[in-house]
Amino acid sequence: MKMSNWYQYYFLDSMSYQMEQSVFFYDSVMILIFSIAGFVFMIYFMISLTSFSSSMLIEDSMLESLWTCFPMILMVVLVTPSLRLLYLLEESLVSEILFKTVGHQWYWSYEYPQFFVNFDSYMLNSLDINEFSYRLLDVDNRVVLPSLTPLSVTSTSEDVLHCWTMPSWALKLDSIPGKMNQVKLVLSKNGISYGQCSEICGANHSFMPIVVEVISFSMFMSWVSNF
Ligand SMILES: [Cu+2]
Repeated sequence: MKMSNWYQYYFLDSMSYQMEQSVFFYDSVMILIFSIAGFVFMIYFMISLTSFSSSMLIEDSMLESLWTCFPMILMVVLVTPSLRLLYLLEESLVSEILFKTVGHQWYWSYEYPQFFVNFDSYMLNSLDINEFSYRLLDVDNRVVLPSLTPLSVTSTSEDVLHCWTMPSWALKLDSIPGKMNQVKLVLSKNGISYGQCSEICGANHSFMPIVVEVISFSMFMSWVSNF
């Protein structure tokens, strides 16, 4: 089950390959940033101990070449995995399951156009929740999606701006009236993901949560054919 908990200071466990790659990129960038920061603080420390023997130095072409080229190399080291990730996030895949989310004030409706399935999804009233559901986070009709299958998720809105957000997939898809936003992704694990609307959309913005059950492709096909 993928949702945020108290005292959690790192990302959620990833449920999509895109998020796995994003977290990996974040980790490698942080290693680089902390190394640079460590180096800079080491120089500060060394300056505080120096006897200022080279305070009359006004020119050193070797040093200048070094401090020009070294950051350039670092930028290339940063930009290569960054561009790779950018293209990976936009990767177009064949044989996709199409899935459409539509934001309303204040609920979501979902469509599977290939299977002619569509339904609305409202937050559960606090009188309807049981000991297995989360207050203000569970819905009456959960989304069901297959894992290890290329998905094409589109989002739009019927009224105002909304945002279909799933933190464990590293996905924020803006729902804009009159416009379709699309993202391609592959979910890597089975489980339940919780998300919320992330674009302030009116009085009940906090009360239109998203719950997705990710199951195997064969289970998904039997669910969708028996809907
Ligand atoms: Cu909202």
